[in-house]
Amino acid sequence: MKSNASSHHGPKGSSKGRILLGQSVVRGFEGHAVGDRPKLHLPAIAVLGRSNVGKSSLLNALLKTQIARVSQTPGRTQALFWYRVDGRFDVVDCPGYGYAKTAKDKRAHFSEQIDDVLSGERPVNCVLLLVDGRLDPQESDRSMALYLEELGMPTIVAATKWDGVKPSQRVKQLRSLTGEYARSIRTLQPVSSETGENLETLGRAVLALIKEASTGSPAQETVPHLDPQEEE
Ligand SMILES: Nc1nc2c(ncn2[C@@H]2O[C@H](COP(=O)(O)OP(=O)(O)OP(=O)(O)O)[C@@H](O)[C@H]2O)c(=O)[nH]1
Ligand SMILES: [Mg+2]
Repeated sequence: MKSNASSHHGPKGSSKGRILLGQSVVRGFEGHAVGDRPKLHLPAIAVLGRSNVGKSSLLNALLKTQIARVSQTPGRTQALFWYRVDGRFDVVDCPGYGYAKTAKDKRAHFSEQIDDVLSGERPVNCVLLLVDGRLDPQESDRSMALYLEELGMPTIVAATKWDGVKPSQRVKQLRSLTGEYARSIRTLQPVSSETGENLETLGRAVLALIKEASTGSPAQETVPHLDPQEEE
């Protein structure tokens, strides 16, 4: 495990430059072994999805930095990367699942790590599950959604790479994805990290989810100022 406290701020002065989840983000912690956690335990959301679905890209887009490593080759993220936003909550970029070329023992290790972060000691409070918006629902995504539902894990879904879906196909595709995941999730948001489409809406949904999942009630305010709109 490693600690690397580089801090990233969105450019000041314009709401456009502001990160969508708060004011600033710090790459705090890399979890390589099962059970690794940051020393200071804060509310946390895990970002999950198949390899190459765009988890790290979406995190960078929401945090308006290049903090998370992105690659055209699937299997890029090889540890649990904990990003701390405003010292108030953690966003965890996880290795992707479902990439056949990742060595078997590595896949098993990643899956153990993900399992632990969802259901081990000190699990995350909620999940942002990413599915590829251009594709029909995939078997591995269905299994993950089902597993999250069984755990009772508060989850929202983002359908990624929405820039790659033709306008004429969007309504149909959205209906198909929403229908597939509606049972186990609260909301499904189509997004594009390339064009920025719907990222602000997703950012707000993520903040609301963290607040609700960490206080047990949307009305309570024990995690203060999670809405960046409230701050300047
Ligand atoms: N067209 C398009 N491509 C995207 C978008 N988001 C990510 N990509 C591309 O998808 C590829 C994978 O992106 P990553 O963010 O590394 O995906 P990941 O889910 O973190 O992958 P692993 O860490 O390997 O699990 C890269 O080539 C990105 O440029 C998007 O919104 N639109
Ligand atoms: Mg990644």
